[in-house]
Amino acid sequence: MNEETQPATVRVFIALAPPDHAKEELARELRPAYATHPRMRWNRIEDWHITLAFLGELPVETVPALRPLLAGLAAAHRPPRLALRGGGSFDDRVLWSGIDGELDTLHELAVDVRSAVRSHGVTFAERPFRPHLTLARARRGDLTSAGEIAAGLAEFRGGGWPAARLHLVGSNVGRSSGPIHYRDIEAWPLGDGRATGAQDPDTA
Ligand code: 2AM
Repeated sequence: MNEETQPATVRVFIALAPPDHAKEELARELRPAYATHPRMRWNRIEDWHITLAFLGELPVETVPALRPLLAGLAAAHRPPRLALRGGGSFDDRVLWSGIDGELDTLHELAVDVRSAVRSHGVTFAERPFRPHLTLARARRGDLTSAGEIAAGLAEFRGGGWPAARLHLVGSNVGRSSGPIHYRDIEAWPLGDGRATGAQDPDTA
């Protein structure tokens, strides 16, 4: 990033991510839809995630204080066992895959993450937690594609996996005219207390 345009804020969210084998299974299932719906704005497979809390734009200096908080939270929560299952759409525009498995554990994790961040003094607008993995967004005026593709996913049942890590993710939305990209700021293993992940020079 150009030094002169470096922002004083960073757009962040907290998420889980399926392992590669689970993503590959779903990507194979989607292959026909990629071909028949090239005008959908497809998310990159490497960016697929399950958002637990969307914090929005935060001052860059807020991020370091979130690290120990999230590391502790991750260590204190057992990894929920999850699977990708079926599909749906929000408002005929947002195409998603559903999440199956230990949903009570997942909800508890989302609630705890949100309340820990809030009690740390970070305010953010909360949407009700509806576990899903966003796959694509339809372009304006396209009211049929998302529903059609979701219907094609109805029978999809992915294999189960433990959600290994809690991810603090940064997004480049609004920073450039190109596609949206996400990058891990840091990720912490769920349940075993060992922290991993790259230090990001923008936010460290
Ligand atoms: P999603 O969970 O449906 O994919 C980064 O923008 C991530 O945070 C996206 O995954 C996005 O939607 C999720 N998100 C949740 N609430 C949001 C909001 N108010 N604005 C933008 N993204 C939000």
